[in-house]
Amino acid sequence: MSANLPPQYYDAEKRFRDAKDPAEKVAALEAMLAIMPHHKGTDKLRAGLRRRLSKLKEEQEQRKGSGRTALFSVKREGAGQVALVGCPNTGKSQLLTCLTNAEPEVADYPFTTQEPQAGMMAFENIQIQLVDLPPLIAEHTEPWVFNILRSADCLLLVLDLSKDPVSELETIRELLQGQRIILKGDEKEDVEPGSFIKKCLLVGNKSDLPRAEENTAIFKELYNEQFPLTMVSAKEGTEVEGLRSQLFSLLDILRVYSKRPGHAPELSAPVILKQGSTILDLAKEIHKDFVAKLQFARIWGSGKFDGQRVQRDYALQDGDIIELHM
Ligand SMILES: Nc1nc2c(ncn2[C@@H]2O[C@H](COP(=O)(O)OP(=O)(O)O)[C@@H](O)[C@H]2O)c(=O)[nH]1
Ligand SMILES: [Mg+2]
Repeated sequence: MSANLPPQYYDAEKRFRDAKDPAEKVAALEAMLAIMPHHKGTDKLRAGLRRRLSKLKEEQEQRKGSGRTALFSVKREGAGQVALVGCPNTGKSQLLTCLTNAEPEVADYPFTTQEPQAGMMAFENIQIQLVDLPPLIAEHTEPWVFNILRSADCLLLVLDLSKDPVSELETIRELLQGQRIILKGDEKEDVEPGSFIKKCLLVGNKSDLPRAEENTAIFKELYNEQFPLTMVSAKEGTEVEGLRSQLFSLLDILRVYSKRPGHAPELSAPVILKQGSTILDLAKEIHKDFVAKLQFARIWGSGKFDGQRVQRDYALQDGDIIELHM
């Protein structure tokens, strides 16, 4: 498909080629992106330009010296890390307040959140880390935000049901794609090598506002299968509690409890493992020496007879209690 670019684009491109310093290059790239029409034929080009732009900006930031550069990262804690993402004012910070112990600033003007803020969300007997972030805005989002999105275990995309959730999703998708972050379920045939495919839970917030129902219906008509949407009101706390178990499922983890022969299991301290983990993975997780010494295990749960012997390659399920025998 042809890109069909207007002549002003080529002027900006020439400015880019002739630019003498990075600031000029950034300005020219921004102009090229602004001029470029939005259609399928320009998708690849746009993504390429975005990448060059963010690389240039990153280099500029680094040159400025560490004193002035904000390069935030968030130490991982708990059973998994979920990053909140969305356009300005969709209620990300409000949602963090509902689900965690954190107290971010919530306000009706955009850009209230400028630094990452982490909070721990309780789900049954475990804690999941949620990270609130500044909104994604075309060409104004700092690189560290994308770094956090890339390294998180999954994303929680918050859309504003009182506005235009369809175009919010499209905006976010495009901005993420420009940074090689692809929502799972959105992988096309030609995903760029090195892309980060991210599991994502879509939440439509502000269900208490008048246009929410109508906008949800429109959204569902377009995206029901590809991107199922959960409607909540963070302000009124409606349907928010259900997000805890949805996020737990999305993380694809399981909780197992180890016990010593003749002792009761520690039910308040599960070992967290990836779905599909085996008895051997559990042994590795508890102590590296256990792998060599492990002879067999006994299992409670999994629909097995209590105390049944299982082999090292036995696939664990959430809630299993395991006795390792050396
Ligand atoms: N009516 C309504 N307003 C909300 C809801 N959640 C957040 N808000 C309001 O939307 C504005 C932006 O919220 P905030 O959490 O700061 O958004 P953020 O920019 O995405 O972090 C604030 O004025 C909130 O009070 C909701 O569920 N219903
Ligand atoms: Mg915020």
